[in-house]
Amino acid sequence: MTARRVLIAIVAGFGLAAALAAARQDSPVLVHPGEYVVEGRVFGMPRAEVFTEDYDGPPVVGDAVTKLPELSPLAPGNHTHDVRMDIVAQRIEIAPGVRYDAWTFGGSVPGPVLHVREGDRVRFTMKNRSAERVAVTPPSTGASPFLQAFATADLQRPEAVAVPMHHSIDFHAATVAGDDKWQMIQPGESIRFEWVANYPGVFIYHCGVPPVLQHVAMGQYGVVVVSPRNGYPTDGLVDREYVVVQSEFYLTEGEDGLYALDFERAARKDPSHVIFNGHLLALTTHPLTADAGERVRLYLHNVGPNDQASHHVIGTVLDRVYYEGNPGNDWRGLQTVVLGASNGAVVEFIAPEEGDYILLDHELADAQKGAIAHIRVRSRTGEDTGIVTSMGH
Ligand SMILES: [Cu+2]
Repeated sequence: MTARRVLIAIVAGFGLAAALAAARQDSPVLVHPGEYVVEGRVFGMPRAEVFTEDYDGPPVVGDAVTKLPELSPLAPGNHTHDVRMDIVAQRIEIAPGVRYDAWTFGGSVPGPVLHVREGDRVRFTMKNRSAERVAVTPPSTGASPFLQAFATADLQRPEAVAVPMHHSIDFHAATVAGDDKWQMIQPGESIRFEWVANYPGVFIYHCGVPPVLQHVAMGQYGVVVVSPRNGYPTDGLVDREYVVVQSEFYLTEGEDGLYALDFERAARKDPSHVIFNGHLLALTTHPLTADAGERVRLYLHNVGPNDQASHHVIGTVLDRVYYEGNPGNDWRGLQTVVLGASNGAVVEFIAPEEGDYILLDHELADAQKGAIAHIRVRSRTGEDTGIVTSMGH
């Protein structure tokens, strides 16, 4: 073979390899005219539709929406998810004796956890029902795993209230024009739009109506977990997974015993409570669980709205950290992962031995205000011999 022929053969070989590699990638499905693909990602969603509808059904609908700390299972391949998360006001408890009238997505703070795969499409509908009293407890439990979880146990014990207010939603996981999809809707109005999860990660969604600090501090946020198309390198090793969201509250007690947002306090970044999963007791009296030797994965997010978090698990090392939940940001052996307001991470550790492990914000003033979670690790036989002592919490 001449040198030229060898060169042609090599070039042809590369071409074939590239074509095979491309064929192995799932090719994105374009649904609407005007959509287009750049580097495997789908852009050019149709305009959002703002409308009125005669809807008084369940406020949260869809198989992919769960209640913290649970994550819905994913079917193989890419899918389109129909999701509804209505805006409702609820009087909720975030610590024993601390109740306030929250502005929520779906009825809890944080709102539902949405789980999709990179490349999935979300057909999203949201009605602003802030002027109605909408019960988030039965009989609407069949509409979503989220509402089902509400029916069994809920620390926030929501009571429907009416607080008419304009709102919006901004999904950090989406790549769309904010002035269109994140537009504000009035009480009684609905909005519908689509987005494709182009990037994997642990993302916040929140209301974006100014002053955004007020709307987020009132409770309008939640998380979307977008699992990578090809997974994380450690997927096959993980035994347990939980979603843990930290957020700040800025509340002061009124004369009637009900609490209310103290906006001045929020503007000064002086939280009254810094807590996981929406209640001081969410992950203390109800610890996460694992068996010794298991690999535990946490989908962590720090909502803020103002301050960073420095998450550490006492008695272990964060074996793997995928910063922001992207498998390309693959860190090893962190003692603490720092998350700014609206940063997320997928963190994993090996549960070392039987005992009580504490996840905390190592900015200790925040731990003092509630940012503590317990992970109860049983012996390797799955038994709990009860030898664990309190660490003062
Ligand atoms: Cu709002």
